[in-house]
Amino acid sequence: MREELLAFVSRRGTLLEPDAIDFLLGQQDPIAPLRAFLEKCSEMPFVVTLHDVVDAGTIARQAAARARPLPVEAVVTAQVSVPASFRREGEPAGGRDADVRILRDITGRSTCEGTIEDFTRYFRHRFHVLRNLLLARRELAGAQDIAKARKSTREVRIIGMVADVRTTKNGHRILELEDESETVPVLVPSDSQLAAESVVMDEVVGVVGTANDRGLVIAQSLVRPDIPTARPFHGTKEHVRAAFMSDIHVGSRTFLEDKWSKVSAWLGGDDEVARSIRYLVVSGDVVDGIGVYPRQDEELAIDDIYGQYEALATMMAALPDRIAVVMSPGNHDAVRPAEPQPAFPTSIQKLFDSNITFAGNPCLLGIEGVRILSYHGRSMDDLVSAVPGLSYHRPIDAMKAMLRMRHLAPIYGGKTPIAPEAEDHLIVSEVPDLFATGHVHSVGVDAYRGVVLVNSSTWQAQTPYQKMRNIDPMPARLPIVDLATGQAIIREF
Ligand code: D5M
Ligand code: FE
Ligand code: ZN
Repeated sequence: MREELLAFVSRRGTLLEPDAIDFLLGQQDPIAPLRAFLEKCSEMPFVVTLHDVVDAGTIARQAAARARPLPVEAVVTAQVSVPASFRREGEPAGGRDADVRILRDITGRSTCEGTIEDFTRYFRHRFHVLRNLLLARRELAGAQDIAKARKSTREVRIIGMVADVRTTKNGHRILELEDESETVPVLVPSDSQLAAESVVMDEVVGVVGTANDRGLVIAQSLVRPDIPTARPFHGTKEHVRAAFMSDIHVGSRTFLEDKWSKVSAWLGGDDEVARSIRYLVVSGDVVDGIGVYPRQDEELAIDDIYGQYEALATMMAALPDRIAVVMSPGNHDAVRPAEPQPAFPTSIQKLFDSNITFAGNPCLLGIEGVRILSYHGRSMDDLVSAVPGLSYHRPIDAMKAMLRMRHLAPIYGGKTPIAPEAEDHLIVSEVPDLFATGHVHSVGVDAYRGVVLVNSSTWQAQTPYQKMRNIDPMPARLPIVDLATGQAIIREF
């Protein structure tokens, strides 16, 4: 977290007094008081003092107490008609200036060449950041290095990256936990409450347990970094609405042109809810791409990559001018496949109108001050195969698992290619107000500990490949979120 904190201040062109650093690192969210302080400065101070952040912490807590709790019960699905309050509270979005900021993504900051050193550095960074998040958990206070803990005969608290998970012939599970000092086998007894808890490769977890004389740690509890409980939703003052899309797959024969015409006409029409939509976040797979899977050419209606983006640009240009669009790539798009993915190159961006902001995947956005983490969601392929109970039909569960692990793509070496950047951009380092994904061509809205979760459907019908793999999409659904309250609805087209 120290690195994160220092990176945060250096990005803003200021410095932190050493006492202020120590104070902030002791907070549950070290960045929040600092951000609160900087937001009320008319000019960037040369150095931020302990006094500044202590005061700001008090102000931030008071503001949080005033913020409205998220009305989880108000989250409705497509089967329910739009609640009257959602319709009534909407304000026409025209005439407002768009406020979209890209707070964090890899665009222009990639340094890795894929050497062994890059990988070592990448995993070390992942471990350090997640370990620091775990150290802030009360259950893990005073956690020891694994090398030291192994020699202990009392209760041990350790933090490590999962280097292996296996099941013994008696049904117990053994995790190999690794830190910079050593690796230790951790036994999760089959008759304990923990037995049902799944653990995936390469995630960073804490374990409280006892070490036995054979160097085995018997786990009593497993601790995840997770996000703080009961955060209030920090919304906008006015009822600004954002809609969410992904997986448009323009260029595919199965792109749903008629459904697109419907949503486009609705957005441009005079429905009150439509008119209240000011932002559109598009989380990847915006076109079908070329050569993404074997014999894809047989399924393409547009077989030129620029042709696909040109067609999309025309569709986007036909949306009403009041809608500011943020677009990021997915695994079908024309950027490198390894995550984190940068924004589209200029050759593609220039095909579009100027009301589109291009961001990387993942990206942390600030939309009118609401923090939106947008991630295409490729890692759900790996999570669904690794975690019993997760499925392509329930992407929200996979999203909650990501937040608990504080990582968007914990499993390395599966279907999700990961570039070993100097910093792990796939860590959920700041808790967002809203988390949006796509990829699985399903749809869902929910909330987890005050974070609004959105999985944003698709505008492509089932492909022959998906039919073969039993993937049954839920296309043409548009999640819409009120950025004042976090209330979410899904409209079906
Ligand atoms: O992914 C569309 C859907 O197909 C999504 O549910 C994931 C699934 N999919 C895609 N590729 C694979 C592979 N290789 N194995 C298993 N499932 C997969 P899209 O990214 O639009 O192709
Ligand atoms: Fe897709
Ligand atoms: Zn995808």
